[in-house]
Amino acid sequence: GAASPPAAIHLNQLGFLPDTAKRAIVAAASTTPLRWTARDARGGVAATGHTLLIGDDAASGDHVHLVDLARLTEPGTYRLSVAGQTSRPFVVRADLYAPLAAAALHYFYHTRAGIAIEPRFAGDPRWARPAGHAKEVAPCFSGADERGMRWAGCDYRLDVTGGWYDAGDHGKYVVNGGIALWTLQDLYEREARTGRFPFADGRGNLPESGNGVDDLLDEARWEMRFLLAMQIPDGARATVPVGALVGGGAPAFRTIDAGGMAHQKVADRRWTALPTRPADDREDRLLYPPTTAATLNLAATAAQCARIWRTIDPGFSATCLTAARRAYAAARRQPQVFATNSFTGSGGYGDDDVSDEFYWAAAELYATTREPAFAAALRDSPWHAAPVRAPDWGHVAALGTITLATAAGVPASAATPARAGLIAAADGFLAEKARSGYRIPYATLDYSWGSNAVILNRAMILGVAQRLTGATRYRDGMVDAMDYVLGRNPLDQSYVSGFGARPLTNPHHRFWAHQLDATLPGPPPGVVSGGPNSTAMVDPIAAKMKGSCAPQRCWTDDIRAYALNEVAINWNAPLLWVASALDEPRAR
Ligand code: 9MR
Repeated sequence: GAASPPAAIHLNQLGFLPDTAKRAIVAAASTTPLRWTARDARGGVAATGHTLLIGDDAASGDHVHLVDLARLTEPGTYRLSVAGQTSRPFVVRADLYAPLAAAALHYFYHTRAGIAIEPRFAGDPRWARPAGHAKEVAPCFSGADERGMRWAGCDYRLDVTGGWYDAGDHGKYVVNGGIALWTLQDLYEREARTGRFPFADGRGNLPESGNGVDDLLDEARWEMRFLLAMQIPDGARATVPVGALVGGGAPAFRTIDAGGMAHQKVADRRWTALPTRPADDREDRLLYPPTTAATLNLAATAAQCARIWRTIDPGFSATCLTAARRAYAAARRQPQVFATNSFTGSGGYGDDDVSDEFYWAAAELYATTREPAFAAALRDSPWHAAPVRAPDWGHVAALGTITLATAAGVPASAATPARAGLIAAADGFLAEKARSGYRIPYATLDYSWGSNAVILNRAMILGVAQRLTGATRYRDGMVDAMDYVLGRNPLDQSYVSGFGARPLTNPHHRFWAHQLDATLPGPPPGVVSGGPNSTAMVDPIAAKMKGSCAPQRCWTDDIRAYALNEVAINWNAPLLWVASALDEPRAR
C-alpha cells in the first residue's frame, strides 16, 4: 500500500491479545540495547525497558532488536517509541481475532464457482457477481498437450458444477482442494470438541444460513460436493500418463480401469486473460486425467466428512463414506498414476510420491471406521514413524497425524505416537523461532511459493500442540506467526486484505483486479497473499527483483506478481484455522 511509508518499528498491525506474547521488532543499526517506552492513549507511560539486541538477520537483511511488550496486559491503545521513532497506535484487546476469522472464512464464499455471489452475502455490492461456470458438465481433455502428446479423452462427462476456484485463476483442483477442505473440516472438529461454535448457523452470512447447519460446515460441504462429483463412475476407463511425468519425460499414456478414481482438476484449456470475470470465461472447460493423489485427497476428506456429518446429516455422511471407500480401493488398484504438468491452462499440482497421501487417507478412514485394515496400512506406511513436517498440498502426512492425535475415539496405540510426533514438530518450530531474526517459527533463507501459508501451517501445528499440552509457549508461537503475517516483517506489510494499516491491496486475481480495471473491485477483507518467494521468482515482476532482495523482502503488492502475490484456498484455510484458534478463550 502507498498510504504510509514503511516504519522501522514492526509489529502486528492488528494489535495483541491481552494474555499472549507481545513482541515488536525494531530495525536499527545500534549494536547496544536501546531504551523504549510504551505510552497509553492519554500519553501516560505504560511500560519501559531496553531492547534485546538480536543482530544481523540474513532472512530480512535487517539489523534487528526485539521489544518485549508482555507487560501491556490492560486492554487499550498504545504507541511504542524507540530509536527516535514512534510506532502507529496499536491495540490490546480480547476479541482481536474474531473479525479476521470471520472474514477469512467468508473468502471461501467469495471464491465459490457455480453460484451467483449476491450483494446481501457479499459484504459489499462491489463483490457481487453473476455465477461463474454456472453449469459445468465437463468432458475429458482431448487433443494435443504442450509436448504434442495427443490425448484420447473419455466417453463420459461429469457434472462438476460448484466447488471453489483455487486462487486467482478459475481452475478447480482436487489436489489442493483436499488440503483446504480438510483444514476447514478439522477446524470444525476442533470446535466440536470444545462446544464453542463461532460460525454457528447464521453467523457466516451464507446462502445456507438458516438451514440449521453450522456455517463452517455449510462452506466445507460446498467443496466436498465438488470433490465427490470429480469421482469417476465404476467401470469407466481413462487415459493417464505412463510413469512420473511431473518434470517432463517420454510422452506416452495408457488406458486404465479408472472407476472410483478422481480427476486431478477441471480447468481451462488455456489460461484466461487477467482480468476475466468468472462468468465471462469462454475457454473450454475440461476434466484432466485422474491421478492417485487426487483420488486419495478425495478418500481422506470424504472419510473425514463421514464422521463429521454422521449425526448432522446421516445421508450425506453415508454418501461420503461410500465415496471414501471407493476412492481408497481405486487408489490401491492404481497406486502410481501421477499428474503431468504438460497442460497449458492451469496449475500442475504434480506429485510423484503419494506415500503420504496413502497414509493420510488411511488415517482418516481409520479414525472414522476403526477397521483393522486401515490400522495395518498405517503401521506399514513409512510415515508412521517419520518426523512430522508442516503440511502443504504435496506433503499431507501431518494432516493424517493431526487426525490420529485429536479425533474422538482413536485408540491410544495410534493417538499417542501421533501426539508425540506433533509436539516434537512444534518444539522444532519454536527452536527455529529462537534462531530467526524476526522471531517467527520458521528459520530459513529459502522462501517458497506461498511462504505465508508455510508459516501459518506451522502455526496450526503449534495450535494442535497447545491443545494437547496446554502449554503457553505454543500459543505464543502461533501469535509470533500471526504477528509476522499481519505486519511484523521487514516490509511492514500486513499480507491480509482489509486488516492492518498497510494491508494487501493488489493480489493476483482475475476478478479482484482493480489495479488493472477500475470497474472491478479490490479484494474483500480477510484474504492472505502467498507472500515472499525467493526460490521461484518466475513472474515478470519477481524476475526483476531476483538477486536483489533478502528472502523476506522478495515480495511486492502487484497483481502481475503471480508467484509472490496470488491468493489461494490452501493459504486462506490455515489463516482461518489459526485466527479462529487464537480467538478461543485461553484455558481449554
Ligand atoms: O501453490 C503452488 C506452488 O506450491 C507451486 O510451486 C506453484 C507452481 O506450480 O503453483 C502453486 O499453485 C498455483 C496453482 O498451480 C494454480 N492456481 C494458483 C496456485 C497458487 O499460485
